[in-house]
Amino acid sequence: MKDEGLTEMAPLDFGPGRDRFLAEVLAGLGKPQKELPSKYFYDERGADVFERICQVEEYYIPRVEASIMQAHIGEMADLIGHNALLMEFGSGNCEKVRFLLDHLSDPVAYFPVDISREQLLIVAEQLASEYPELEVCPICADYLARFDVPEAKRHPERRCIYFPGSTFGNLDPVPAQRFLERVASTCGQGGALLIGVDLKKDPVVLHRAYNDRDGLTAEFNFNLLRRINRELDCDFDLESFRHYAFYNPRMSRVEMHLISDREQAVHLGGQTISFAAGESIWTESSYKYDLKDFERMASGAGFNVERVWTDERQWFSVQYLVCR
Ligand code: AVJ
Repeated sequence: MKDEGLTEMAPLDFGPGRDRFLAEVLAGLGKPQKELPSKYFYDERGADVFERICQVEEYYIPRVEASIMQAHIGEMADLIGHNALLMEFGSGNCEKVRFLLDHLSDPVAYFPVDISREQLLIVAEQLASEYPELEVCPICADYLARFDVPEAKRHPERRCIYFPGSTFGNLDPVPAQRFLERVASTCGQGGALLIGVDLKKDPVVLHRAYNDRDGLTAEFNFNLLRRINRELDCDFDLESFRHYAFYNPRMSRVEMHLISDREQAVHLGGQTISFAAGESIWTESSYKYDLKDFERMASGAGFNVERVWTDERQWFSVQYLVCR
């Protein structure tokens, strides 16, 4: 019997299917420096491990960002204004947006965009039942690719895109620039981007954040191979890879790799992929910014950086950008 208390929500689905996943994995493993797209970390289990990473002591990002949000939420809500349409990229468990929603003045709609289909559905239904006045429309998509944005039922004063957590840091400089340009065209003139940008800091702090003692970051990294094994019928031997993460100061990024312990081969989509002993698969980059560098990039994409909030150590920033 249908539970009348729940809205039956069908997400708009532009998410990559199995064919796309296989093609991207094969393309990445075919390069001289093998690589895998970090967006595929977030299957059900990966999303879960990431949530646990967010609780470890060394991974400072969630705590510092939350403290900045708490200190300045009033000002943020004023800038976003009445009747805004709020769209979030990489909404995950939708935990952060609740705090923002609770302070906004009569937002017309909330569109969470995430690649993790399972989590998106569960969380969006839950949110819709908690905020009955709010139009909640989940969109399953890779927000780096093009996807259609539906119209809200009520006319919004402004479109505001929320992109917290420094997820932006996963993008290499050229895609990052292109991404900001596309966000500018999505939110339109006068539209806004509220974005979390992680800042350059002591490399030792960064190193610890991606090499936590409990090994959760390593588990997160390995989960990508586990997912490829399960969803693409591959045969990675997880035991023979090592988690390796370090800060690359010349490129201002933390790099995560998986290093093959020995010479070996895996089989995927009818192909054999070989690894030399010590060869790496590059699984993620997390770029760390200077305020100046980020501003230059944002400005080149058509945004004015209206406000920048940071913590006292300047470890992290939340920035409010308005589209010219
Ligand atoms: C969710 C992309 C912001 O890069 O810091 C955490 C993911 N990787 N630990 C980051 C991640 C390793 C995280 N982001």
